[in-house]
Amino acid sequence: MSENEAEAKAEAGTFPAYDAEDIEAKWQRAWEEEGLYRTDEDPTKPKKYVLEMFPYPSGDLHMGHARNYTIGDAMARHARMRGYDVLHPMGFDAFGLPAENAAIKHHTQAAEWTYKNIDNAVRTMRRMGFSYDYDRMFNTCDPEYYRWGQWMFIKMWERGLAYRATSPVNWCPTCKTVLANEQVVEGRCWRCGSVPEKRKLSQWYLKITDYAQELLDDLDKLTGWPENVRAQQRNWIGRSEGAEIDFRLAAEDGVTPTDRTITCFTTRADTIFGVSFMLLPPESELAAELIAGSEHEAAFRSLKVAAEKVSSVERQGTDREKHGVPTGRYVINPINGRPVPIWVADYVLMDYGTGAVMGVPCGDQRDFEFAKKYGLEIAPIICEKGDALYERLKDERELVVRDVDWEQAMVAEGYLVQSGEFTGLKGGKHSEAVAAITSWLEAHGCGREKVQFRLRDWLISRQRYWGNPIPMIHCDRCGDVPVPYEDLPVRLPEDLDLGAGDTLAEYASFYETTCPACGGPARRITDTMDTFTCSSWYYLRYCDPHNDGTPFSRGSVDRWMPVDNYIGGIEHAILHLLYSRFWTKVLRDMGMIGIDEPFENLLCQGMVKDGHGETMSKSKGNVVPPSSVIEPYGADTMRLAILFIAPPEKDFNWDEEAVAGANRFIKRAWRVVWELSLTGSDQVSQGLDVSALDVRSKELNRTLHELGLRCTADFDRRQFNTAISACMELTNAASKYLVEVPATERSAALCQRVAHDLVCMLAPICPHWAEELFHEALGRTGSAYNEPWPVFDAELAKSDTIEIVVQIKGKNRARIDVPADSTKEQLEAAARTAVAAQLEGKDVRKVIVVPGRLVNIVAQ
Ligand code: ANZ
Ligand code: ZN
Repeated sequence: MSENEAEAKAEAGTFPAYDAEDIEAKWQRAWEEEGLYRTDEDPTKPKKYVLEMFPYPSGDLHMGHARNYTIGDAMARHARMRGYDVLHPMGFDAFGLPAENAAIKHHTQAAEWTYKNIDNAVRTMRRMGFSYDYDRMFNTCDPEYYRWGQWMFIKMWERGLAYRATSPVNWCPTCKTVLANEQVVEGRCWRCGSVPEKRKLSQWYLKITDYAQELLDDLDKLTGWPENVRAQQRNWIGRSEGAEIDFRLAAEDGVTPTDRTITCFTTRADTIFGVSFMLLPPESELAAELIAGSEHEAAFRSLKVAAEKVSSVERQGTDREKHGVPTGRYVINPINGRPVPIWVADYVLMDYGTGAVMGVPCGDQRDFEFAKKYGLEIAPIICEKGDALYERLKDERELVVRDVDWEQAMVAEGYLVQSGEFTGLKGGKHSEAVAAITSWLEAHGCGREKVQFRLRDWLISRQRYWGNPIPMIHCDRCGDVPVPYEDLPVRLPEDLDLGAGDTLAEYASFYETTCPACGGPARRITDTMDTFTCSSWYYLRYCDPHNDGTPFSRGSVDRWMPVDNYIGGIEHAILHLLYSRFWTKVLRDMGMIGIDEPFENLLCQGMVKDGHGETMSKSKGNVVPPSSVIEPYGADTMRLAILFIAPPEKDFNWDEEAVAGANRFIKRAWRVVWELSLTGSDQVSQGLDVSALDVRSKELNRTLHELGLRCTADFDRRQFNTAISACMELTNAASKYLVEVPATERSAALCQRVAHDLVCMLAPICPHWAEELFHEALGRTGSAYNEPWPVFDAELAKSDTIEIVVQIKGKNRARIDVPADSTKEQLEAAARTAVAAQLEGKDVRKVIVVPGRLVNIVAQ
């Protein structure tokens, strides 16, 4: 039967035409009424926790969300059909600035705006047919949820993991709040792109640095994560092995040692004989003290002002011009007693290492440039073997050459010269010279090995209203006192008339309170927590979302955690994923969970770009909203197109034609399934007896098993695009069978089986389409969602014919199909027949048969 005939049949009413709108509405209603996607909690089955990163509810969902959730939904549905007990929840990361800004602009409530957007997004999720357990849905701005975030904060405070400190922080002038280090991306606010200012404020921190080593080590366990994400985290944690070295501060005469020391951190203790200056950052209080009253004071002040305007990343950049001011004071190099001038330099950071650097122009490019600019000594204490200077200085222990005319610092591997008893040792990071000099310093009480991390404590206080209030009270007599557990949650007032820039600090009704310790008047902390605190443990709450006695029960997290498949954007490579890993470890140490890592496998989906490869954005006006596809074609077409255009990790350009193509395929597969189902549906369908099939049926059966195995393996590898290709090939093969084999000669049982398997294999991708066919065409009850994944047989997938080459005197002359079990004699006979014409009148001298591959006929 031709396609047109099938179309005609559909129109004639033999079977219905594909009507996405109708089918999708019907099944969405039915699924919802039935609660089909409610988690089973069946402990006899293995579990699978599939989770997509929950969205921030600003406006409606976009294509990136649609892609993220379609991937997760296909995985969850497939796992379910493969016999797993599946947890597949969804919720909203609902605190944050946009809600607050909208509230200010429209004189409404942030909560109202947020819940309205959530309603919209949920409608779209249902419209896409996502199999979430909607009963477990929650929003981080629900008091029932954020209560437990406050509870955990207090637990951390009790363990010394939450603390308050005054230090210079990044203040975003646009968002009017401070930012965590992780939120300053390439020197700019991660949210709005403004350049943050440095301000000295009293802020709340979580002690993530206590976990730095473990966060680093456990990355090795995360073999189910993309390597680039692990590498980014490794870099961010930034472990350095080096030494701390104490330099005595000299009295004003520049030579007499005092009792005070300046300690620096270095990874290159081997270069200590080449220290030309000691550097302090512009923020250094010690520097301010040393310079006070000196001729350099004014220059120091302007350096400090200028440095505040530049981000730390920029300050450290190698291509940036360095600025410095001398303090006029000296320290004494502990290894040789030489006085070393103290300078202030803008490329030194206050919050790395000890905030002081021993400047070695010969070994460090930045120090080299600084020395050049200010005419400071560049003493060669490490040289490359064979170099002229090396030859001259290789046995020199004293400092005889104090300056070189180099163009840049020595970066190649080298050997120490002019370095006292250490002369001749091999230098460099982790070198023998580093070890020897560090031991010397240790023995003389002026240095020690030190492991340094780049990771800083997580600054979590935000001067914004729409967030989880920090559950602390400040009392002038008792200090900072936590809100008693029984008073949680500290409710965020939802009826404020917010003015631009208003924070909870403007609302006495919020902050006026009494001290839980002494009963005296006290003031609530009016900062709220970084919203990343809310997303650091939401995946645990899904295990037990309605618990109102604890954040979650131990049993529920033991059952479901870790998340088996976590799916989300690469933009969270550091922020959210690092914070969640930290939070998990803290809760583990509190005995609340038994795992070290929250996410076993991580899939970072690629971006959806516009047709020209540009990122979709409102300002560019190139956004394709999901509704523009769902309305004309339906959710199943949309889901199919998203998964078919590219493998999940790859970026793709949105392609109208691919959507239309996906829709054509869905319709075609619809007709083929119907035709197959109608074949012999009047006969009682018996079991499929493969041995009784004729050649054509046998071939279709073989194709079914071959493609079924391929499709299954592709699903397991998350390569949905090739899984779909396998379904397309199967559809083609079935269609060809229907065209070529008259209805009376078809195997009804085979037709039923192919129809059933095709429906099952596409069910995770096109669930409405599959459900309708499952019921109407296959005549089944229940749901395709609960149907076990079909079993395919590698034996049956084997072809019983193979192709061999026929050669005459070694030259290829023909390719023929022969039964796979042919004997040598049969092969020779088949080959002779195939090239009979070319053998006419020739004398066959010899025939070489290589079974399974070729027959070579030597003829003259
Ligand atoms: C002397 C030296 C000689 C250095 C040399 C390097 C090469 P990593 O590997 O990233 O940990 N440093 C230390 N504290 C600093 C701060 N607060 N601001 C700016 N720079 C600082 O880098 C360690 C190196 O960075 C340290 O080793 C120090 O310079 C510098 F041939 O000390 B080094
Ligand atoms: Zn008090």
